[in-house]
Amino acid sequence: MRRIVVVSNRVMDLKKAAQAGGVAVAIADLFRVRPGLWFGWNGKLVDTHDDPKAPDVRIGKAVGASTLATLPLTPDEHRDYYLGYSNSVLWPVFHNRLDLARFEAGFYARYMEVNERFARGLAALVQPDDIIWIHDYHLIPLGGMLRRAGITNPIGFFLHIPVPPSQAFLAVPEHRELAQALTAYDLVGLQTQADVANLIQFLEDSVSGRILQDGRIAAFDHRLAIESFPVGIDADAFVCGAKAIPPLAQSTDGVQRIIGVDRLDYSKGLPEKFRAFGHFLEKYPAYRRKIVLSQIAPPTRESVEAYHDIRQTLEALSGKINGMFGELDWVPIHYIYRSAPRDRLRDIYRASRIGFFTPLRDGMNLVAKEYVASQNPADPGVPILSRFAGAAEQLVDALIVNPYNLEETADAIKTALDMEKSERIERYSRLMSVIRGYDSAAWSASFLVTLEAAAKERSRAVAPLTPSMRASMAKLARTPHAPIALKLGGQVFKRASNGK
Ligand code: ADQ
Repeated sequence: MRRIVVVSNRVMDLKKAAQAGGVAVAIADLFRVRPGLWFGWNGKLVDTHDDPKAPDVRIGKAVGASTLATLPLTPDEHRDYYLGYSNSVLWPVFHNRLDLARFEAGFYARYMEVNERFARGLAALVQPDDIIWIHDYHLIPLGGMLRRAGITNPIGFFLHIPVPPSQAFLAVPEHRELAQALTAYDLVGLQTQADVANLIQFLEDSVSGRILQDGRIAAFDHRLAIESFPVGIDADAFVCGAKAIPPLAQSTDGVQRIIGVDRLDYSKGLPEKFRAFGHFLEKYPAYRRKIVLSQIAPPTRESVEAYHDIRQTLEALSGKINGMFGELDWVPIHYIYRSAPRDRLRDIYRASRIGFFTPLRDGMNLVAKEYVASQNPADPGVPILSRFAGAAEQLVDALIVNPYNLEETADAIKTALDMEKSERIERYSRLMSVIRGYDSAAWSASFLVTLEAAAKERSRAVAPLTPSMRASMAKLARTPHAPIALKLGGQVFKRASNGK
């Protein structure tokens, strides 16, 4: 079996990754079934790189059959590449929050510099038979840079976050460069069909990409496959492990729990969630003292400006709702700013009658899948899920809500609480067949099979140059009045304006 080389912004010990959440969990799940090399930032900052041109890569000890290769960043790189371009430009724009984007001079140049450093470091480690899989928005240009370094291996890219509508993407000053970078891949994988449609539209608008008969997209003389591969979870780990937890510390009999688990991010719609819960308590007073909302929300990216106010907003909102509706022996919202161990989370999911997942925009939302998989099949809880989470495309048997619509979201809480056990069981079994049918192993296997097939197509379309083709190309470059383009072996070679 060919070795997989996975590249992501952040690399960590595989055991820690399984606990970390998000992209890291998906990658840790992949390495359990398919060992390989994991390449990326080790989370450390160093004052300077000894040699500014050298990649500064450290090869870690193999963990089982997998190896980690990591590099540190300087504080400037961390500020401009990670906090800057990645998380103050691409993250807000891709989550359709142009109002929060900070298009600052210098961010993009450093983003490219760090990607160049990754490319130099990785190119030296790639073996001829490797399959390269690059993850997420931090590393969009990396595939093209590897190609320019002479790497001909299959290279795929997976975007974990949503693709915005074309008009929002076009607002990024470097949208043409990003479009060109995306077209360097053999395969671009996205979370949903809606993302695929958005990306195709963007490539048409930005760089006149064309859809070919075989479904691929042609732009810049490249043919690119774009498909959706909704990230899955390791369902068995949740199904088998979950056990009932002791009753709520403050509970009296009959108090049910609504659980929310999200990073403290503006894309997760936490203020809207708290307001909808407050509205529910106001509209349906009979449920007061019978329900609590537990929200686990560890802070992230605290040095990015757009994240500064979220915590205060939530503290104020939960204080207001608790003050308005709470009693001496009943606090409606439990708000916890810490991360919880994953096995503990699993037990809390199982003990919660409602899973409340209402992001304003989310690539997938794995927590919703984890919640469902942790339920007791004989008495399952009900997920309430935002229509703007990628997971809503698959989990159609959740109660799907528009998180901007307070009324609808508050009513969904009532519907979930009143739902008959038979309906809960039916919905749960349909949801579980989707979650099990496309779990994390199926996700990575289907991406990798499609990537290999797409790369084969490329090598068929682009036959290696024969010596006589090379001679013709050299002649083209030397002849002042030669045609500006020449088609050789299915490839078009354009003469640059300087004659090269
Ligand atoms: P995230 O935005 O991090 O991931 P999500 O998909 O919900 O969002 O993944 C979160 C993961 O972290 C889950 O596995 C969850 O169990 C864990 N987690 C969340 N909060 C936690 C807490 N308080 N304590 C412990 N663990 C916690 C990004 C994209 C998503 C996409 C994933 C995977 O933003 O849209 O679904 O990548 O592709």
